[in-house]
Amino acid sequence: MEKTFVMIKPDGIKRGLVGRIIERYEQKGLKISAAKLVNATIDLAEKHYAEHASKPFFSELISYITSGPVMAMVLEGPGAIKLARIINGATKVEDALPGTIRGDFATSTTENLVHASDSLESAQREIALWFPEIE
Ligand code: FUP
Repeated sequence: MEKTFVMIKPDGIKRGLVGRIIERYEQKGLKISAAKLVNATIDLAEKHYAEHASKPFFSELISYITSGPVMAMVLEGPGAIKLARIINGATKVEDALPGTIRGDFATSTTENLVHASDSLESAQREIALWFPEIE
């Protein structure tokens, strides 16, 4: 079964949206195979977002993602990687359509509530990074 790494970012926890966000994945058939609340270290956050290290928004992104706990999850199901990204919606707040998590709840591109792996390679890398205890 395909697995993907999904994270509810600090604004999702602070705004009390965890239940409503997880419900969106569950109602489309994705199952939670692992979940934990994590206070990400700067090191973990920088490794997770390594591909953005040279971008102008990198330092803001790292401070934001380490500003409070995140809910790290492994979700599984048919087409889980693509499905989780469709449920999340577009990265840029102005492009995120109603009916998606970001479209319905996010008010900023930096604080955009959720993350989901963008490929099989990223999913494997991110699951290993956030859940080293999973074989
Ligand atoms: P996504 O895969 O949708 O999470 O988006 P990216 O990997 O492209 O970007 C990772 C995070 O960087 C986004 F969630 C928010 C942040 N970001 C910005 O703050 N500004 C940008 O212009 C692009 C991304």
